Amino acid sequence: MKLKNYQMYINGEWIDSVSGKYFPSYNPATGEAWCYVAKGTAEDVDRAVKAAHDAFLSPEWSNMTYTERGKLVRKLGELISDRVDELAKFETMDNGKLIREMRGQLTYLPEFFYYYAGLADKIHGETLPIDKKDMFVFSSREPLGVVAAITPWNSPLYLTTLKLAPSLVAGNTIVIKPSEYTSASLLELVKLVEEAGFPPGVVNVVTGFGLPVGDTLTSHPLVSRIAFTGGTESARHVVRNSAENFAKVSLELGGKSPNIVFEDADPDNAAMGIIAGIFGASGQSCVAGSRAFLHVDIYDQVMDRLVDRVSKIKIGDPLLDETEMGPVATKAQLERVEQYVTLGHEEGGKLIYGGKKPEQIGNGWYYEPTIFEHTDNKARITQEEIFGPVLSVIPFKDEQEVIELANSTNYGLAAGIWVKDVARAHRVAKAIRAGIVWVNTYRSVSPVAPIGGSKLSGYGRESGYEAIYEYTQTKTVWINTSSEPIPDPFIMR
Ligand code: TXE
Repeated sequence: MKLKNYQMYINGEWIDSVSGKYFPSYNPATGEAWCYVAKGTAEDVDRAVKAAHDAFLSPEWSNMTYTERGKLVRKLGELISDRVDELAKFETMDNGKLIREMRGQLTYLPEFFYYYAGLADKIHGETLPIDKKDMFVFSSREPLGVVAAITPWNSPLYLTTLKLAPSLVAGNTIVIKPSEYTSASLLELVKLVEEAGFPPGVVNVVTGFGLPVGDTLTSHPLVSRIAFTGGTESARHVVRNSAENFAKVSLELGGKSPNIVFEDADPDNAAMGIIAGIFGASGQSCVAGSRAFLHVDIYDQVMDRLVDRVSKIKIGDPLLDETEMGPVATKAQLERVEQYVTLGHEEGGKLIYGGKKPEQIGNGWYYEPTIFEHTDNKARITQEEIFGPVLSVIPFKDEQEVIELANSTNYGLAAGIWVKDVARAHRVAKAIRAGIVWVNTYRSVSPVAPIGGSKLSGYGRESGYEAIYEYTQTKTVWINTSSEPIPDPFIMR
């Protein structure tokens, strides 16, 4: 059977790359190619950025009222809500994540479009009570220009939406480079951008690899804003590239997030939360709760529940509704997981569960849910992001100790706290150095709530009203209302 070729989308047209080449996209559940994607070049990027820049300046887009832009963004959300099942299937085919997880994400995705559509006519400045006579001063929030969005493979459309929806309502135009592993769902979604009625050039997609596509895009002189989600190494390149043009950057990178269980927590809920944090999505989530800190007084209760439920996880075809854990997304990720498990043994971790590929699941890139027990937080597998289904469990005795342990990584993205004592919940939430803290829940998201981290987890915030600030800049307008002559021109007024 001939596999489908996906073209790129530039300036409202579906086109081949100037290279004329395509590359395969693999299904992680079979290890086989299921479609081909246009292999973008530096020249394609240049074309797309110029198209986005022209669209940004075009009266059709720049003079469109905020209300009209909001309506377009809302329409896009509505079109997505009609195509949830189909789009979810494309995501699962590409990244191997559970169909029910992707369907769940996509069912909720329109809410992000509706939220930002609702904010479109609330992007306003202020009249400033200026401390000078005869001056009227106001500020407005202006779009930045061309946004370069670079996205990873783990939740392709969700992570794209966090960039796309606020960019558009704020009046920017955008060039998106999806992960080379997961381009199909975005190319399908872009058909809906067309259907919603966005002018050509407002949304563009260049497919291909970090080099040259991501690299050329993030160093392009016409790009004013870079929104990057991915790994720390690529992020370093992106930040250096941004210096070409001083493009404003946001980075949403990985983490080594702690899930802390205090002695008064509900052990059943805590065990479920830990599983959701690390084995949901096979651990391939930026907020994966890859370190569980269990208070010694509740250690055995939680561990027993954890192992019992983990031993019942149904691993298999991610397209089946009953499956609970699918494969990891790429062969490279599988190898990375295997290397970290070997390291876990070498560094003295005690393997409690898993630690190998499951038997009899064909050629897919599957790995068992894996639990290591450690005496401290110093081993590399307790410090470095694995991005796979590997949990490190560490005991603790008191609050101050666990705060220090939780904070002692180079990351600062998310944390979970399982506790009944409300005062302690507040104290610990405050002390944890992370951009998101969940108390008695994990992996909850909403368009209303900002996401982002610090340290090696990156900077800037996505989602929530804060994204509007991230995609706009302030303009201050001074109007002299006096008819008096201008006095001494050599001093600041
Ligand atoms: O990410 P990459 P990879 C973490 C996770 C994972 C590791 C590596 O630990 O194991 O990163 O994953 C594009 N200039 N996360 O290798 O390469 C690339 O083409 C510009 C956490 O898949 O960073 C893709 O579109 N762009 C994370 C995007 O960057 C470049 C999600 C991300 O891929 C580039 C994914 C360059 N020089 C991985 N090089 C999260 N925050 O959820 C690559 N890219």
